[in-house]
Amino acid sequence: RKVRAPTHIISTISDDRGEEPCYAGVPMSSIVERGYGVGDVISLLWFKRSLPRYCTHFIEICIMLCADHGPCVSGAHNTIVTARAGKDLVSSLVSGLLTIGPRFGGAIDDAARYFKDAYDRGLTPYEFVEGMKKKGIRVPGIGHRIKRGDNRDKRVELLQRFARTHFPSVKYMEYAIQVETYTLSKANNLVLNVDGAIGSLFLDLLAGSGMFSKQEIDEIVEIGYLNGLFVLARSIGLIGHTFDQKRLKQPLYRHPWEDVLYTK
Ligand code: Q5B
Repeated sequence: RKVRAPTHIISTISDDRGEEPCYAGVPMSSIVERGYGVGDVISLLWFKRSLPRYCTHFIEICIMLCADHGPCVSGAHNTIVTARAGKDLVSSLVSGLLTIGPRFGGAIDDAARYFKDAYDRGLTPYEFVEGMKKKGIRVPGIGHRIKRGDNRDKRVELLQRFARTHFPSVKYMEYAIQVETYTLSKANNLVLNVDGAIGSLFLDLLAGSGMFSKQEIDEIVEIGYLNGLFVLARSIGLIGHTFDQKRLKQPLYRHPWEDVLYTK
């Protein structure tokens, strides 16, 4: 009888021991031969299953739309300052990534959690938004520094248009739009932002694709997979900003005194 020594690590997503690496049991040659894209690879390594093409295409659109949003956002700014301080690629990248969080880019999971809870409990947008206000919590996925009711985020529109055409159901998206209609009636800056659009639409992908059980959806939302989409996507742009600064041979950044209010 063979006695197996206890292992220190359990891994279920990939295996590199055979002739070729496998992602969730799918060998690399199949990934290449079947013409899989990055959305398929994310499906295998994050969700441990092959998803239908419209789902992997949606994931790829999220990655493309969130890859960059100019040099002025928190992440790019940090990366630019770090690159200009002479630091290497990884340092410049992580210094930008570390700004991703509840205010910037990292509101997708909370948007999914709160929209799901509110929709599933049958709360009206008024009850949901005012309930959040009473608790002193900003609605994740709502609000933007530069987007307004009369200057909407094109990325949100593109994601919603894709989902309307390809998703079997968009009930969470429609709910998020109703929430936005209510928040916009309160203030012009309270638009559904890209985090809120991805959070609500991913709920529709999970619930409508028939590929996930209810327990699996609850676990995905609870663990919080979806900020990973923004982190992955924005890494593309942050790496680009690092190369840009190096190419331009930009000197050490120092913020101008005139732009600081020195006060006692
Ligand atoms: N108010 C995003 O705030 C921002 C409210 C709200 C209720 C809300 C804010 C917020 C939730 C987190 C979120 C993702 C911090 C944003 C992104 C990626 C990006 C970034 C880019 C890219 C902006 C003015 C008044 C105040 C507030 C009230 C604001 N938000 N009330 N629920 N959600 N959102 N983050 O402009 O009465 O005057 O006190 O935290 O979803 O990160 O491009 O930049 O791709 O890189 O600083 O798109 O909305 O507004 O703080 O001056 O608030 O609105 O309570 O009310 P702002 P504030 P009052 S997408």
